[in-house]
Amino acid sequence: MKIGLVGFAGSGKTTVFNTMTGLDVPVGYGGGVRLGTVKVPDERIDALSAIFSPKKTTYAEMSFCDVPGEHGADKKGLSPRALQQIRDQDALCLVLRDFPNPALEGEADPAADLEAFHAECVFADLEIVERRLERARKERSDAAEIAAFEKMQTTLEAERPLRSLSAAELNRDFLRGFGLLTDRPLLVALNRSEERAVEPISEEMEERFAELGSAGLVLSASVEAEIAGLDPEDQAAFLEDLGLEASALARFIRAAYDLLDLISFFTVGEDEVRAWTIRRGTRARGAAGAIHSDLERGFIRAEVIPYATFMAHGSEQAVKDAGLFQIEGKDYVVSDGDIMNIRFNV
Ligand SMILES: Nc1nc2c(ncn2[C@@H]2O[C@H](COP(=O)(O)OP(=O)(O)OP(=O)(O)O)[C@@H](O)[C@H]2O)c(=O)[nH]1
Ligand SMILES: [Mg+2]
Repeated sequence: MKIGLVGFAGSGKTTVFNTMTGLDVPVGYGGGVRLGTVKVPDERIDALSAIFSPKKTTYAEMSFCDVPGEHGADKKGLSPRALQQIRDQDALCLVLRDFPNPALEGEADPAADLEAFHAECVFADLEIVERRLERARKERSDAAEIAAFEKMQTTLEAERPLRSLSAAELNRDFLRGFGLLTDRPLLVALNRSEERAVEPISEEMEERFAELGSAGLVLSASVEAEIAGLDPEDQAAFLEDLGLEASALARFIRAAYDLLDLISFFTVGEDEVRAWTIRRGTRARGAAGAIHSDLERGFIRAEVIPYATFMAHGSEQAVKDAGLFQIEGKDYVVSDGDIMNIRFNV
């Protein structure tokens, strides 16, 4: 999964990038687009790996793309380059400045910045939707496609994001390839000064996040970036000092999995113990496709052991002996923590 860190100049995107990746990229003015990948920590993978002692243990991954803000003049917008960069991300993390930054004029105003960002994305999307609609009408395209773009147009004109439309309201098959920004899942990171690291998000702000179909989390990026660079044993003590129960990365991952409705299933064996990420509600055959398209095409059946069942019995044989080994067909809805073995034939 690719997450784009976006926001206005000096909001702390690069600092958040360091916090998430544990890297030490120079912060401050501008810089280039940067990519970093992190493992999604999962105690279940640790436990399975301890049991199977596989040659390889593979965690799910999340990658972050740091998109520099647009500096200069009185412009507070996103550059065309930044817009282009964020179109190809799976989800966006908007970093809002909620700390005093001496390099910037004006007090922090995260609520206003949120509106400004949203307005820019709506505007950028509307331009694309109107252009497409005009062409579709001229070319007398499929009526369903025209209807979908009309729906998008009225939604955007009402300043609502496309992500607020349900699958029943909008057939997203027509949107593919347009990179519409307000359709991207959006996580909002309120970047606070250290003293306010645990202050909850205001009710008004939470309401606005809900209207926008987004989720919020609080960070104190500069201090948390320093913590992220420490040994794991030291991290816990520093987090506790700040009053935080988990690292910024752990909190971010939890928020992202919730927002995107993601779950993990596992494959195990002597060669590899591995986590795979899918959307909740994915069926066995689709989950097989996350591993390899051959497994999806040639899918025969899935052998499933829920993680808790496996841990309670300790081995596949013990699970079988207890009569708890599940043989499932292609339409089985995969649960979080399922250990799966896909039988296939190509
Ligand atoms: N006090 C405080 N300062 C921060 C925080 N996050 C970032 N800063 C500082 O704010 C300045 C800008 O941070 P960056 O991470 O470079 O901001 P950016 O959004 O990447 O900036 P551009 O890429 O230039 O748009 C740096 O001096 C950071 O040290 C924070 O949580 N608290
Ligand atoms: Mg930066």
